[in-house]
Amino acid sequence: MSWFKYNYALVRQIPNSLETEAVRMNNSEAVDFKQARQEYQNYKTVLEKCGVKPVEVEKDEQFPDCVFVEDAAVVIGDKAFMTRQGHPSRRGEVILMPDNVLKNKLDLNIVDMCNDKDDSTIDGGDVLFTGKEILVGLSKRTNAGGIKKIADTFPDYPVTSIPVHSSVLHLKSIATMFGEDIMAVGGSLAAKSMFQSIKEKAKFKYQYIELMNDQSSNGLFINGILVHKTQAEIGDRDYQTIVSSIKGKRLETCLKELYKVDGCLTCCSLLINNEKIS
Ligand code: CIR
Repeated sequence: MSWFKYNYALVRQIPNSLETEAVRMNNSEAVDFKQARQEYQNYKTVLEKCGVKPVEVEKDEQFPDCVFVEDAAVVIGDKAFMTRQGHPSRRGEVILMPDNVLKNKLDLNIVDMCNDKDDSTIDGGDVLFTGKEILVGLSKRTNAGGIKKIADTFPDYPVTSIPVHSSVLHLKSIATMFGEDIMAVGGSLAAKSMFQSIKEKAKFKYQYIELMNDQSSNGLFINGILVHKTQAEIGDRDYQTIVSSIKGKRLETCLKELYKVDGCLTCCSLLINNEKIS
């Protein structure tokens, strides 16, 4: 059975506060807000073309990064693990989701670490589910306690920690699944050292697509279709590598404005497969 079948995607509107208050690593370029909203609209259209229905939650101006829903929960099968995020400004994004949408609308079983009285943290961007195992980035945002909670919540899968280089935000900033057993990885020095750990520590073998730019390695594999970034964003060489490596259907979309605040393709949706509500 394929683990990359989905029928819904939870997405969240972009708040105005993102423009000036979103957490950033290095990039200080201004976000063109109109363009960001247009790109985001196109992103949702691409999800629909993949056979996924976006369920949109209202923005919350208190949480400038709330559009990046991937960090707020980890969904595998019918279980949704609500994270306590690594960055304090982002905690509470899920709790304040109107209607408790994951439980009430999307009918998922909720496991919630948000109110745990310890210092465990995890961002969904560090959780790479390969279909066979879960690789979790040990990063500035995700600690060993958080990784243990992922292992406790999803006991059917091996869980392995991968150290995330300090210049990289999340594990999925440099590695995501581009197909069944196909993993794309970035080419920076930091990404290469993380890739080495993946090869050494993962319990299963994958076909690896090695790309030059880290941002080229972030894509979504949905219902047999790869969604990846555009040629203009990732450059000719990585674009050609993707085109020649992927035999199945591909769709392209651009989120370059959200990339300025460290957003990517995976982080703007939570993909869900729940046949009970199809
Ligand atoms: C943050 O620093 O938390 C946001 N500005 C970007 C989060 C991106 N999340 C992701 O890639 N999973």
